[in-house]
Amino acid sequence: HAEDGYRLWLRYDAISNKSLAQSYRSAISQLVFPARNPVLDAAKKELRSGLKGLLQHQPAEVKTATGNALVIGMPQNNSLVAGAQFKTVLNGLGTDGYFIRSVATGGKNCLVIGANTDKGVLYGVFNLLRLLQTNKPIDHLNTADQPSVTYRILDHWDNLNRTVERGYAGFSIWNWHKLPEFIDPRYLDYARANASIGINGTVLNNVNANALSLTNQYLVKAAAIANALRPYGIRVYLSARFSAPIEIGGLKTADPLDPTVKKWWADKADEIYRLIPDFGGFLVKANSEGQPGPQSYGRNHADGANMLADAVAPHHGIVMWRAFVYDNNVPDDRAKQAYNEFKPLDGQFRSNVIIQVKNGAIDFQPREPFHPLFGAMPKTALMLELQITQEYLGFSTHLVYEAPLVKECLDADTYSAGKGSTVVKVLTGKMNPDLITGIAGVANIGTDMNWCGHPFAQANWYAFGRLAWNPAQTSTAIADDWLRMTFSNSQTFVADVKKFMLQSRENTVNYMTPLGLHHIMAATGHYGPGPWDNNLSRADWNPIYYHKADANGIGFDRTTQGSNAVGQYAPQVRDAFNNLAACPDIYLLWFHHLPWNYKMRSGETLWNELVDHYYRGVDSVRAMQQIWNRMGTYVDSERFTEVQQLMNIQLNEATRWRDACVQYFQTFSNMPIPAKYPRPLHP
Ligand code: GCW
Repeated sequence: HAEDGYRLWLRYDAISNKSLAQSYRSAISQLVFPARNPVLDAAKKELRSGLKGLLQHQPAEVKTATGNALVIGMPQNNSLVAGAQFKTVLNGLGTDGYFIRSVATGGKNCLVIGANTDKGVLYGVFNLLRLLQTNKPIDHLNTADQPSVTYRILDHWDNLNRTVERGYAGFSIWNWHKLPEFIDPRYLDYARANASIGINGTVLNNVNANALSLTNQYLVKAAAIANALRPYGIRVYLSARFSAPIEIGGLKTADPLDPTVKKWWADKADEIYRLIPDFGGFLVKANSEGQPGPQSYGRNHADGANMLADAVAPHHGIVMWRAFVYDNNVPDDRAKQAYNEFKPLDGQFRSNVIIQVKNGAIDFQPREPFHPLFGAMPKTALMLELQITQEYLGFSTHLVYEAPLVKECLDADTYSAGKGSTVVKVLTGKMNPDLITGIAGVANIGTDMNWCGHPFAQANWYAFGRLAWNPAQTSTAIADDWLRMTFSNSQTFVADVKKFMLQSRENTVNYMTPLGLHHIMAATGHYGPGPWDNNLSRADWNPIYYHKADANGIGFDRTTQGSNAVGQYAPQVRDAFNNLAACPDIYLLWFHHLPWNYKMRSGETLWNELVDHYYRGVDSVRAMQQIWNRMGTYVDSERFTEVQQLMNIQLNEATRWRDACVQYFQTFSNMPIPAKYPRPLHP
């Protein structure tokens, strides 16, 4: 049963509801699906294997339907789709969109999947398969669907030696040694999984980049991967090391304004596009955490990004330039640096540059307020960077469904152009339609049999893709689909497990970093608790820098009286975070340093409420465990047991987090743990 985890959400096991399966079979008794290119071929292959598995049946393939049929195509290859009745819907679908419609013609019922391009067809096919997998009715369909952003990308922090930075699911799936000749079948399954959720790009290598990835030797290998992924609508991108002209080009400088440097990159781009004609472009981490960048030559981010953008522009490539920048030189608050460096450059970037901004200003914490750059650069394309891999969320042993975290950021109101200027509007180009749009997620994929290390970590890959495609979808709806596709359509199973999935992120916030605490993970590794850690070379790598606990209280004062990081938000947001009366409890200690006996909204002291969150966090892991223990009949024994074992680890870790934090902070608060709680398990 080793493949139980491997198949992800694309399982295609026979539908257990017999009459439903029968109704699907009769609705799809014939298939009209002319496929004469690799993308359409891939779509058709997927459809065939899906139908064969789910319905235990292959529809007869015909040129023109004579019975109930599934009709799939584009106007240019299918006369039904070319018909007048679909003109309007097709016009609104763009390149990646599709429609699915039930139509009655000449005594038979057809289900039509239509799109303007082969990629649209591919996405439409995956949507139909999802409807079948989740046992939805298909007899009165009228769907038109298209992605809300153009670039939907996975960032792999994969090194050329196959280690994965912040990877918790084995080694890199890219087998550089055996490439380009050996194409691991896993690449195809990777492509299928991504296409099924609308992901259309992948950055193969770590943003802490090795310049060697841009040598011809590696480009040939990247081209082989690009060839394997192309039929699934996925483009390959590479992380570019800014100093590559020196390291692999023999130049003396990497100054972005130096003509020889510009020429080197332009030539490099030409070389890449000769090998990979649809190469997506570069992702760049510059002048951050010791990486080289334009500032090393007295230039700014725009100088650096624009130089690379000019190199790929003739080939229609883009540059994703990261805003995750910070260094030793920030005296008071690292959270402010990205805004300070980028905001003044608004409007100075080329149109094929997109600034990649993490959801929050610190670093992928269990909870952060939205990044102040969203809304602050109205003339610059900004893309959201999320971290699917659980660097600060318990790696691949903690069950944390991330969709609610993502939604919290997407739905946040930046007020940059008045009320309703949400992050999602910024990202989807609603605030400025001239800008390119995208969402990226740092992948949690590795060579583990089940890809992500934890069976439920697959849900985060899945939810990322679904939200990048359509950020308006709810965490609930996505969890529902994922559970049905990955495990079971049983009502009891779906309802119970969905409930704890939706709660799981809050659980982890509670037992790790409640009430706005952040970055108190052990300084090396970021797995367990380490609020006491204070021995890393840089102040801002040490947890004590962030919680600032002392006898007087706890929390980071980012108010106008403190570091004034609140000043980077629009006035309405600034005031809400700045004023204690308005600041939501969830961000309290992110923005305020408060005395231990501060009276919370609940009437409790801050200390008591903090302790309460830690205990609640652990209790809810136990509750989750109890529900899962009842699910054995719905899940194969391998995944059932695996999740049980991982939940045991999570419970132990949550308990360790609770006891470590409560006891450490108690050394400052000098207040008792309320008697209602049991004594710590690890005194
Ligand atoms: O989350 C932090 C990680 C680093 C990472 C960095 C970044 C790739 O701890 O491992 O480096 O952020 O996003 O650049």
